[in-house]
Amino acid sequence: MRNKFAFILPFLLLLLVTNSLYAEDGYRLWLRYDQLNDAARLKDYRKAISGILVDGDSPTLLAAEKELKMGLDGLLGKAVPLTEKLTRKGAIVAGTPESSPLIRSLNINDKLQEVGEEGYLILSTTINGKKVTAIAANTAVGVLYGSFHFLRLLQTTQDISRLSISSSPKTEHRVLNHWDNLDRTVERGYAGFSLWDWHKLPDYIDQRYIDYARANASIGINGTVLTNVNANALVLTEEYLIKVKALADAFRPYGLKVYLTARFSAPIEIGGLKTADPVDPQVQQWWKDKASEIYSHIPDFGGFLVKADSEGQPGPHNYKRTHAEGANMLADAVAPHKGIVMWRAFVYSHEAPDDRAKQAYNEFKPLDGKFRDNVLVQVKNGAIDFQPREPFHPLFGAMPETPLMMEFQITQEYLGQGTHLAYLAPMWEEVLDADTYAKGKGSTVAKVVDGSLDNHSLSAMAGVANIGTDRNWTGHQFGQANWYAFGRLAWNPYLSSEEIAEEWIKMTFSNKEEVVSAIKTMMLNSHEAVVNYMTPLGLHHIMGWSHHYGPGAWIKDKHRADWTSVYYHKADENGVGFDRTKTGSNAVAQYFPPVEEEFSNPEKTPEKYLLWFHHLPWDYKVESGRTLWDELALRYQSGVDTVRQMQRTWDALEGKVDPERFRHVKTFLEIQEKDAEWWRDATLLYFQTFSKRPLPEGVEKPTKSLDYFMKLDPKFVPGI
Ligand code: BDP
Repeated sequence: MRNKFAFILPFLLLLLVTNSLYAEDGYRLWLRYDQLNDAARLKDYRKAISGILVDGDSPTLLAAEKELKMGLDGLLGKAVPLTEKLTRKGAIVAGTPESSPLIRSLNINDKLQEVGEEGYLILSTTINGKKVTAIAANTAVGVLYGSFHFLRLLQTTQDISRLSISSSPKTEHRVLNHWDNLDRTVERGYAGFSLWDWHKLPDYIDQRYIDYARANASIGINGTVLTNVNANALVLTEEYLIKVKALADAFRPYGLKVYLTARFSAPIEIGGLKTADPVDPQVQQWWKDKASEIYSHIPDFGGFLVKADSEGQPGPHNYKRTHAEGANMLADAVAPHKGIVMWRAFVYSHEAPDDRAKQAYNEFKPLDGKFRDNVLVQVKNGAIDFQPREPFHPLFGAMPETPLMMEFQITQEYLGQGTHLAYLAPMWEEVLDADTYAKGKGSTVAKVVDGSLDNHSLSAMAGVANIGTDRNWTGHQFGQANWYAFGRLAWNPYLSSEEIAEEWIKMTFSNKEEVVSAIKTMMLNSHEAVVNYMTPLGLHHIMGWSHHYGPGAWIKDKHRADWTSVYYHKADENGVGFDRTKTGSNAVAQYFPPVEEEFSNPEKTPEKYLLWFHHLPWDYKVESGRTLWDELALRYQSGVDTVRQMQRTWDALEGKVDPERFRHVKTFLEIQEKDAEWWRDATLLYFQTFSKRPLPEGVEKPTKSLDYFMKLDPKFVPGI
């Protein structure tokens, strides 16, 4: 007997060790549900919650029940029973008026009407003389969203004794864009490979698909485009549609619809037609048939996302047709099935333009009012391309007859990719809060996007996903915060980046005040830090060629001028910056007054956009009273300094966050510091060849030569 035990013991120990080793790898995201360590709250919650009563048996209501059970059991550290009858006070009663007589008995139809299809109410109330918490909605998915909200209240240790919450999404379609290829590589993806295991689909449904859908539902994301905007028509063939259907079936209980990217030339590539001309009746019919085929597999298919006439993707211009003609053809094909088309405005033509920043506006503004009702034009937050910072895209506000949706990039293509801590919500908030003045003061980008400015009922927000097969989903632990923040902002673009950060930290790391405030400071300063060590004062697109990792201000002489850095910074002995005023490309004219005036005058332009709009002498005096050159150099230094500050803050958290994630983040911050120094040294040495001025005091001397940096050529950078 003793011998036998001695034999088993090492295995038991190993199991214990491996379990604890993998316990905190980040897989559980913000849905960790560990027992709360706030003793007072825990006591209150245990007293207040006696059971879970979800009336109804639709797959979505069952998902809500399962989540409540898992969440409450974990958070409360005890089994919370599922009940079918209201026998005791303290039940969590969830359902719709249709599914649940108890919810019906509350007589809350008026209130429910206000929250619409996907909204919900969470109410501390009384049913049959018993105190309960009701999670009520018009639809099952509303109940699911409400359940996640309720769990969030506990995860963030809120008072739940007098709840009267009413919440509904401000945008209708809240969609992730996966730039995933069918071979499972991910364009601009830094977290491993694509989640979609096409080879094993439709048979094998990975638990990851379910957990992915749960995570999205927890933040209100209700759509996912599975495939890259640089599209492959194959996904529209029967062979793949069956696989797409399997994913759609797995996601459906969580309210997550699937969409696909439509390659414009698909009728030729997989349909055997000679043309993809959108006015050709055969082409139109082909798309109609294709849509019917898709909907026969996936009755709630969301629709198409299209990148056309951009970066080599085919489009209506190949046939001398407009974007509207292209989009409308697809819109007509999906309209009978209630599908939508998200047509991207990220376009630029083959000829090198005088200013790429102007192209989308020039091409799309004249088409305002020419799109079908089920078309949204999807506009990136800025006019160039997901730079660390851009002024808002001038198309926002400029197309009142067309629903414009926002496209943010959650994946950090230009913001340190998989290794830098950059919390992006402050940047998104800056854009959403920006005032377009389209209809006078207060015409913010958020109001354009949620449809309220121009009374559009169709509204949407898209985020280019940062998710992959990495165990922690996003590569960097803090990348999860950007996925989370995107969902929360898509639900409500008026939330502050600070409150979102706070929620996420509490759910992901700890509820302890000292931990929350330390991590929050790191997060809220992180985006500005990245801007400072990469592209301060409005500089943009000066990163490494093609892979975009690391500095590359010297990039020139490529086959497209507007893919080079020198095109964007225009540094010479006289100064630096892109003149987009009347004396230059006059891109400022695309903005409404008074924004136009503000951006036209360097004295009035917010300093963060200075070199975006102006070419200024090296000794131009900036707000601090310093010369432009000195300010630039000090900004680069301050970016590095902030990273070091983040490292100190994080180091002080040792023992307060679990060792596994602590180590992960610590190591990544070391990479970030090294990269920030690389950016600072390489970029300043390069600009110094024009400015011919010394580095001001306070800026560390580079330890390598410009030549050294220019020869660096990292190979096999992920995500290309
Ligand atoms: C750029 C990316 C490129 C994408 C393109 C797009 O570098 O990989 O295909 O945007 O948005 O940022 O279409």
